Amino acid sequence: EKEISFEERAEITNNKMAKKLFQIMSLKQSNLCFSADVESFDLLLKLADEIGPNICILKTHIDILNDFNMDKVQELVNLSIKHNFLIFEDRKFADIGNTVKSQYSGGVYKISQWSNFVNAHSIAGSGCVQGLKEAALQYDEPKGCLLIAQLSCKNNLIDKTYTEKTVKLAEEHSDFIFGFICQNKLTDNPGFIHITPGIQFNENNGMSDNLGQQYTTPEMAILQNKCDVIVVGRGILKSENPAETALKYKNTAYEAYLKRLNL
Ligand code: UP6
Repeated sequence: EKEISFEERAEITNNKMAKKLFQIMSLKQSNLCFSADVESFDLLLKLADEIGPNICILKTHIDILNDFNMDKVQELVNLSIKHNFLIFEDRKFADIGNTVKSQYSGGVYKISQWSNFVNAHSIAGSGCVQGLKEAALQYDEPKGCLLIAQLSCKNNLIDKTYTEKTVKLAEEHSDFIFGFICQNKLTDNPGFIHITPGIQFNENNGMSDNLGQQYTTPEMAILQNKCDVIVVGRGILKSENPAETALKYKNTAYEAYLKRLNL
């Protein structure tokens, strides 16, 4: 089947969040998402400024920061505008609609105010998606959500049927759901983006960590498993020069994508 470029997919999709992301990917020639898993917000901001030019997405776990405050969030938003990347809060919502709606918009973090998109487990079904969507509708700018269709970690409980049902759920809510956290391509629908964590260059220690994370290489994820975006955390963070390493991941992932397009 014919491969379609990110640029063409930006044109095809009706989902505003997907459109924006595909446009950034094509403009910046980047299908790299940096997973900024650090405990210091100041360090996160420093990394966001250094790595920002080379990424399409910066992924946060806002609840692991030990110096969180809304002023620093505003600084991150400013950096996302300066460097033209999207902020993805990896919250992995998984409760009933009414609860996730509050978790998304309220509490300490007020995730809906500053994140461009979030993700959710599909386990709770359409009510969960509906709850998040209702909170997102308060905003003029596009918001979106990815469904977790697969996990990278060893011995996780997701099976083939769960993944298929997740794709179906996404199709039923494609005004809000614009893609998947997954390990391989799940649908030919060009509007859905496939975002893949568990990525490192293979020179890293034994392709796993001690807590069940499993790694594949950028080339494997993009060429063989036909994913669109790679998510890299420790592969960048634990390297000697994170900014330089990020550029290497960016170039490798984008070249793999071009190869898939036969360019
Ligand atoms: N993540 C995974 N696997 C999944 C879903 N999410 O690793 O299936 C997230 C983790 C972490 C990042 O929560 O933030 O992606 C991967 O980090 P790493 O590159 O340092 O392993």
